[in-house]
Amino acid sequence: MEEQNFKQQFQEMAQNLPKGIFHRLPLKKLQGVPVMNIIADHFENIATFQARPDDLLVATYPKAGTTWVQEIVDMIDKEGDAEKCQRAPTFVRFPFIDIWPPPPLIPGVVDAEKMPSPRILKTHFPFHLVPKSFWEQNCKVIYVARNAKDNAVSYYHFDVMNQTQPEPGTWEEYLIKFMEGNVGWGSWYDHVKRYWEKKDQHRILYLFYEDMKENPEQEIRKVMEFMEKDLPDHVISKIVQQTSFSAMKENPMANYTTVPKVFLDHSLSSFMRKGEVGDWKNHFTVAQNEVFEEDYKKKMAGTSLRFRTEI
Ligand code: PPS
Repeated sequence: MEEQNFKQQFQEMAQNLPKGIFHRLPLKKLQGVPVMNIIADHFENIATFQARPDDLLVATYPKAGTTWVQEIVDMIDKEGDAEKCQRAPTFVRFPFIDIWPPPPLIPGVVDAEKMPSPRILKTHFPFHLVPKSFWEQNCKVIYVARNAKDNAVSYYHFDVMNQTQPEPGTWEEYLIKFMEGNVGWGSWYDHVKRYWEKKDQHRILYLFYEDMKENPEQEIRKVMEFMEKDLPDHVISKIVQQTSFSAMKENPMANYTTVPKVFLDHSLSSFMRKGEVGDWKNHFTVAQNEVFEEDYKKKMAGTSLRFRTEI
C-alpha cells in the first residue's frame, strides 16, 4: 500500500475515534513502573502473550534508537531489498506489544498473533515486565541503549509532539521527572542496568546508540551475525546507507509521518528530530549538568555499564 493510502486509512480511523480518547493519557503504576493507563489496565492480556521461538524482540527504553534498529533488522531480514521494507510504516511492520488501545484500534499483541513467523516485535517494557514466554521460548532480543542525557532530551521533544503522552512541562521540569523515573516506562537507570545484568543469561544483543552512530557498518554486522545471516559487502553498504538518519528522515515508512496529528503532531517537533550524539549540550545548563552528574553517579553505582555522551 502506498504512503497516501496509509495516511488516509489512519486519518479516517482517527476521525472516528471518540474525541479526546487518546489525549495526554495519565500514567499509572504497574508493578512499580509508571506506564500509560491503557497499559496498566490491560496488562493481564499483554503479560500472557505467547512468544514463538523464532520471534525477534527489539527492546529499548523510549527514544534510544528503536526505529533505527527496527529498520536495520528488517533490511537484514529482507537481504537489502529496500522496496520490501517500504511495504508498511514501522508501527505496522513491527507490532508494539505494550500498548492496549481502546477500539477500534488494535492492541499490539492481537496484531502480533495474526502475523506469520518470523515476527519482529517491539517493546519498551523494563526487563521484569516483558511477557515471560519470550524468556521461556529463548527468543532473541536486541536491546539498544542511549546515553541518559541525549535520551532525556529526545524523550522531552517526543513528549511535546506525542499527544498521547502526559504534558512534559518545561525542559527544567521534565529533566527532574526523568531523573525520578516519573515518565512513561519508568526509570532509564533501572531499565538499562537490568537488561545489562541479564544479557548473558538470555539471548540478548546489547547495543549502544553511540556505537551505531560512530560505526554503523560494524554494528550492522553484529546484528547480522546475531540474526545468523551472511550478506555480501555491497548489501551491507546499502543497509548502512538506507538506515542512515538522512535516509530514514525522508522515508515515509520509517519517519512516522503517516500517523495522524491527534497522536503525533509533527508541527511541534519531528519524530526524526536530530539523530545526534551530544545534543544534550544544547539543552542542559551548567547547573543542570552538575546536578544530573551527581545523581547519575549514585544511581549507576555498582554497574559495569558505561555510556559515552560524546563521540
Ligand atoms: S520510539 O518512539 O521510542 O520508538 O523512538 P526511537 O526510535 O527509540 O528514538 C527516536 C530517536 O532516534 C533517532 N533516530 C536516529 N538516529 C540516528 N540515525 C537514525 N537512522 C535514526 N533513526 C531514528 C530519532 O531522530 C530520535 O532521536 P532525536 O535525538 O530525538 O533526534
